[in-house]
Amino acid sequence: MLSMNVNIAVCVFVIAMVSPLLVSAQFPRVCATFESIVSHECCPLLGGTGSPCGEAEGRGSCVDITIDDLPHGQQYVLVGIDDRERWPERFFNRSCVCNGNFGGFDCSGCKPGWQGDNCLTRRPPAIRQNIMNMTQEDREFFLDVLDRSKTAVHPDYVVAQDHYRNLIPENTTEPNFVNITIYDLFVWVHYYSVRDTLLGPGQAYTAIDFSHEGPAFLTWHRMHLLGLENDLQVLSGDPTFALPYWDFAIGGSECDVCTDEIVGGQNPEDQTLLGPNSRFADWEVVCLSLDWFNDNIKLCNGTYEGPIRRNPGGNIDRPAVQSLPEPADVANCLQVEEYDTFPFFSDSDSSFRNALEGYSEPSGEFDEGVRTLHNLAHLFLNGTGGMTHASANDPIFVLIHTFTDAIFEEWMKRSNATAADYPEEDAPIGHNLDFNMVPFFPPITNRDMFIPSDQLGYSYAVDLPESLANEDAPLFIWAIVGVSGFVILATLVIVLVNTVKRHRQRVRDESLYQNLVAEDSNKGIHYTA
Ligand SMILES: [Cu+2]
Repeated sequence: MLSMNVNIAVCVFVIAMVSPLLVSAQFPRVCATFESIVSHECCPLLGGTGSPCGEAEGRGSCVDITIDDLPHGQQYVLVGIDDRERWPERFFNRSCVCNGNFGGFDCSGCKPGWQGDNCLTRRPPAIRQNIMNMTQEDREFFLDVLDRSKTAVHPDYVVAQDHYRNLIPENTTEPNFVNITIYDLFVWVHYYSVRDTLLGPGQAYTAIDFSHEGPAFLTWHRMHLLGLENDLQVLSGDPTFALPYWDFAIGGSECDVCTDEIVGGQNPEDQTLLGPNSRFADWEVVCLSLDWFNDNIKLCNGTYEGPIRRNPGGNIDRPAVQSLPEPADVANCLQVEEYDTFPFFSDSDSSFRNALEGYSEPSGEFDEGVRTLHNLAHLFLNGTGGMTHASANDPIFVLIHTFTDAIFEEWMKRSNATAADYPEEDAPIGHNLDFNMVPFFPPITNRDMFIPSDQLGYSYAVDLPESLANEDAPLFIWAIVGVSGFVILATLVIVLVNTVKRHRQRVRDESLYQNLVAEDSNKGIHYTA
């Protein structure tokens, strides 16, 4: 099977070698031109009329892109096949690098957290809050802006609507790029980072993921959120606009944010759909048909593919994902000392990243099959939000990842983390410290995101639990009295809860518990989100 894959892969590679136009990604609209693609250079004129990258104005310069040459892990065995290798070299090898606090693909803007004509003034940080604690006015403002982003065309970026081999149709000089809305770009970028290597019908190479199952999981999603937050700041005209978070570590089987007032309740007619009064009931998903893309060697082009599906806690075939993570899980993962451990993958033991991503116990102990914290929050949703390649379609994705990022931020603070804590080499492809994260452009590395969030212009209003070990130990005798009392009380509560649950379960419609998604990595769909 593998040798067949490789043979087909070689064919693809040969075709790739003879095609001068190797583009299949998201890039600034001004660089999605025949000339830019052929020259492999994306150094736009500042504001459309100035010098390239604002060089004459001292804002930036057009330079060769640095590529990480350190070895990566053994999970991805192909070489020169996937256009995301050595990102973004297949597409562009020169781009703008901005001076000081200037930022943006043409250096016309400021880096996150800075403002003013010369980007010398600190911008007040965007403060990310618990969505349950926001005033109704603030929450409505957030939800309205998010809803508008689903239909507003992205002002600066476009995506390729086909595989690179068909990107520039014969006898034309018009690259096959297409406009995409702000929110759909957010979905597309996530899909593109996890999609399989396209080798031919039925031959996709699935052991590749540039944003999950490795140390870049936290840095990549941090950048992903920052991009959306920045786009929504522009869209709303509010430079302090902040994405809120959902504290998903509340235990139990109720999704407290799943109401029509927040991210959508359940539709009484079909429990796998959102409530008809939710503003998200009309949203349609993109990038869903991964198997079809693989078989037809196509990329997601933003076509709408039906409604968001969600049935929180409803996967009866998998009781382990019917309840949310517990508050103690957050406290426990924050005690894991090392950021990541060899092999820097989903089987890493004693790894903070793997514990928070949710492939090990919150304590860091690796246990195959266990799904906790971030992974559990996704799988609990039992629908679109539980399928890695499509999960970002469900707006609750944003709230799950801001909370995950808040825990990451807390861990960095408590550990005084520096780049020395992040693996420089031997991580899965895309996950080394200095790898340019796929498919962000202009290039940005994992190192760039492994810094305190206030340097990136945002912070969290959050109070995460201290580690249990740090709390004052009560007197021994009180401990015994306390524990005994707790056991008696807990037993009574469990008996009561079980009685209520049994009663509720009997009266609920069976269809509420249908299984929407199942985890099957052989299909290239990992449901880890
Ligand atoms: Cu993800």
